[in-house]
Amino acid sequence: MISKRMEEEINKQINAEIYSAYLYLSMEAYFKSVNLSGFANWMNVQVQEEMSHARIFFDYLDERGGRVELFAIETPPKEWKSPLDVFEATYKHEQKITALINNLMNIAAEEKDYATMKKLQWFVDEQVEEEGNDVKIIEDLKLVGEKGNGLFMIDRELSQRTFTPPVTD
Ligand code: OFO
Repeated sequence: MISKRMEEEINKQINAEIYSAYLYLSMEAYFKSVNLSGFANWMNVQVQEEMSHARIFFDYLDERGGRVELFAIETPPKEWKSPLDVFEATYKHEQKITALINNLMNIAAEEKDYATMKKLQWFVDEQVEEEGNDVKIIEDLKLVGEKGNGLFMIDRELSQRTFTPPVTD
């Protein structure tokens, strides 16, 4: 049986993951509005990833005898100045999520909840990948100066991204 404190914290994380999906869904809508379909596709995959993260916490909490509780989802921003502006916001957001995961790991350690620590390790690794993806796209966008051919090429590259459901055990 999971502790009450751990249950509360995982429920907050389910909300944070669904907010991430909501934020990226809004970014997908933005990219569609400026006709960057490859960027929109990348965000679409990101939305699916975030929902799968929420699902992993949801199933885990249930498996440990906890009670899932859902909270209201904050309204995400709607407009950005450019693709670079979007990815800088994405990177900043993922750094916040990394801090939340690290905080959960600290709490699990305090609670001597080794099973949760093991589950969280997957998210620690995932955050390294998430931040890395954002940094790479930011660097590419800075390199091409966000115009013409260069932007078209990045859009094409991002159109190739597909969703692979994560395996955590
Ligand atoms: Fe769930 O990793 Fe992004 O937010």
